[in-house]
Amino acid sequence: TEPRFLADYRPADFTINTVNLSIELADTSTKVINELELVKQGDHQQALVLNGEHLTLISLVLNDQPLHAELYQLNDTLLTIPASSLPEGDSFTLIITTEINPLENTALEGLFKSGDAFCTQCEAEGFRRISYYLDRPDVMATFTTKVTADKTLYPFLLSNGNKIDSGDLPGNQHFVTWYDPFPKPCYLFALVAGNFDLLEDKFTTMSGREVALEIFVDKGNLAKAEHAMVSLQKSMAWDEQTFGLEYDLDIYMIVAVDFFNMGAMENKGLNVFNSKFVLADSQCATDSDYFNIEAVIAHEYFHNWTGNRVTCRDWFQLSLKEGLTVFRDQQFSGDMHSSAVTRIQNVRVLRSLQFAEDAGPMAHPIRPEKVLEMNNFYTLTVYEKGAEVIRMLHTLIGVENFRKGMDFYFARFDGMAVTCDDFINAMSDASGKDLTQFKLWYSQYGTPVIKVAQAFDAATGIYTLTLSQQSPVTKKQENPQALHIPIKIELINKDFDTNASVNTSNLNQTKLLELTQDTQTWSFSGFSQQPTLAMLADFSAPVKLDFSQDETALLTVMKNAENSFCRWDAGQKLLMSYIQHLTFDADYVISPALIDAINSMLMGGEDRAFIAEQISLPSFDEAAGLMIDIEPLALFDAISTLSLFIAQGAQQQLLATYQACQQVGEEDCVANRALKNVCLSYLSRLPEYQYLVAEQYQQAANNNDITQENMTDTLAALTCSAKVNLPDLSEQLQHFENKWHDTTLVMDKWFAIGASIVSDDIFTQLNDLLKHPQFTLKNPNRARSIISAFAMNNPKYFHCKTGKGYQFLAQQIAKMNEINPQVASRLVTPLIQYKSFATAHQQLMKAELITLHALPNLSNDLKEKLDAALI
Ligand code: DPP
Ligand code: ZN
Repeated sequence: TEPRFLADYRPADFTINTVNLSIELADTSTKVINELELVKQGDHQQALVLNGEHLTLISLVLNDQPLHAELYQLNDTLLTIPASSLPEGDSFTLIITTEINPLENTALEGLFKSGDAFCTQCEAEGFRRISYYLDRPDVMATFTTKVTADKTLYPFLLSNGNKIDSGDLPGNQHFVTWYDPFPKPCYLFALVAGNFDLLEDKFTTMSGREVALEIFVDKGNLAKAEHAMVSLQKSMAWDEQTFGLEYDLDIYMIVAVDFFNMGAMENKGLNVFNSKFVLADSQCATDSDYFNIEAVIAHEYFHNWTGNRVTCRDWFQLSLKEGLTVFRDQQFSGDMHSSAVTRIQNVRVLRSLQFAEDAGPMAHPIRPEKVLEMNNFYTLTVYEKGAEVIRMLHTLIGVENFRKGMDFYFARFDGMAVTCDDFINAMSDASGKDLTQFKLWYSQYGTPVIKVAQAFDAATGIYTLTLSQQSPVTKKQENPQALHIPIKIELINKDFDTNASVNTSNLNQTKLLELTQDTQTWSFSGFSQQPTLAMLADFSAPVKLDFSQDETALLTVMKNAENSFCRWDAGQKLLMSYIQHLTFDADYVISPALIDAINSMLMGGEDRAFIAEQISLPSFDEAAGLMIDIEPLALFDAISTLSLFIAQGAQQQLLATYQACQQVGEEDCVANRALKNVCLSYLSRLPEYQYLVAEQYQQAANNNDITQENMTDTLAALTCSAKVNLPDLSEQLQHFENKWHDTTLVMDKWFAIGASIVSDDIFTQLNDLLKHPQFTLKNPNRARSIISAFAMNNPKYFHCKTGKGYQFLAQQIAKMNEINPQVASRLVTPLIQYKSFATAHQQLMKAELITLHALPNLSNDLKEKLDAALI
């Protein structure tokens, strides 16, 4: 297979107006009859070239005449009907009959079995595994889908749109026919068949239409769908209030399945979800599960407009729908909860994972230009950095112009497949702002570094700020241009008296600077002393800073910045500076001022969820993202040392806070648990407080009063036990397993804890986990629960000197390559980023990559990444 290039885009030679599908489901031999109405575009003599993979072609009928084998060509990926075999006129019908084998489809693309149910995943290019088709998003057709299956095994037969017919057939079969009036690309096609419990509700739209809401879950899970239903209703209301966007069909269905590569899929009218983003109750789901379910339900719902009604012209434009929809779901989450804490959590993901991707061998602009396997581009860059780019636009033009731009966008492009440029142009026209330079964010990759220099003239009271920007210069990007970067700053007046009860807003100046040159200078007057600079309020741009602020300045920002993000970030910088020192010098003496700072955060007036973020150390990945030639074990030890130092120094206040957070009732219980559990993770490092972990486990997981049980607290206790490898751990894990062995999603958590135990015995334990009767590589969640949990959450052993950690990962990837290439390819991420590590580690990681590269049957997915990594 050859790579494809954005620059090679050409409109399709043929379009499809209508699709009439009839799918007769059977485990190993599903029959698909696909009747297409095709229209030739313009005057040409091009062949009709349809995509198709893993299909058995039974017959072709062209304008009611059978098309014989000598009149077309077939290979593993394409069905080509030359112009000479096509009829005279511009439009014609083609009936394609194929057979497929869903049972053996372990790649989980196209039609596959998830447990006892049939389901589909077509984005990006899975429809070609169901039938021959023009599998590209700019070919949009209306679909009618008739699904036939055994009535007892598959009482529910679902597809996109509205149900228009149903009935019984001989041999205990039945059928349902669906019609979706909205033209769509085939990546939004979906089919589900199974025996489910159904949660029903409704939503009345702003124009008064009643929409039926249906959530399908495995039998016995009905109560666990309530939170998803409420989340859906909130999302529908929010999109009406915020963007005036109303739902358009009479029914909205969500199906939860256990076997799924991604989080969820926004198929028109029929979302298919990984069950981990649907099912929850307080006994078995954590607070972050609840949060994520709400966010993913919202994300997929928001796609109905940003993705479905207006879709992508080609897959290079993926961020058109994903960056925008992530931005929308982030705004929604911020409105539903604390916008400050939501923003902090989003930034943590960006800095720990996206920055690394943007500095690694698979780095690409949010609109990639070259793709071998599209599944490799559902990335943090396209999604999370894409959302940051939309957020910058929102910051630059303001909330009202942004809304106006969205209105323009839908007015112009509803029902069409468009580009990122089309979106930016709509925003530019709505706001009157020239966004030509801003568009460079779509074509340049890498995290820009902003260098900060300041000066103060005491005589004139003028403060001067000079900012320079630099994007990475590499062979792929020899001459990066200056980007248009919104930089929000706050200047904190040093005269400010912390004890005075005045409003800080009178004293701090907040500015939005637009950095458009390589270097730019701004002056601000009216200061009697040099103000303290708080950079990047709200994290206004996805950049790194080259700016060293001393402890005093950071403490001033922590105390006195109005912007909550800046207050948090200053604290993180302070913590990060200790981590950096300790990494290079294990004996570095940490200033006792840190303990005062931690104590004052704990006693400060901030919301408890915010304090939890303030006192949480930068993660291994966040810290690694700011370093070069990383010595992973030294970094791991540095974080542990700092953590122990804080535990020892602040133990009284940590204990007091832990206890105070336990005293509260239902109100703010999520924030209380968050803070309590950060305190517990510090205290668990000190032997005299380790009894708290055991106590919390008992309370939360083994309580006589079942309503007191709580998965957030259970998992927090287990995590402490695993990180410190406490003696109670094995008993707790045994109890947990006995209790939850029948609950798949909870067992995923159990496997993940098992893989993150910080113990010299970990490789034996990992092998035991792999042999566990409930372990299978065929279920992506389960596979990730051991493999990713180990690689991401157990840095001490993943990076161990022997190379065993890297070897473990590579061996699992090799197995997964045969089963599910998409999942295998995601697992390789920590290895391909080897160049950021110190030489000895680089060599060990690279050796594993070379072994993988030599695999027989190497999938395109892995090949693309390994080729990039091994250049
Ligand atoms: N389009 C899906 C999502 O991001 C992923 N395939 O929601
Ligand atoms: Zn999405």
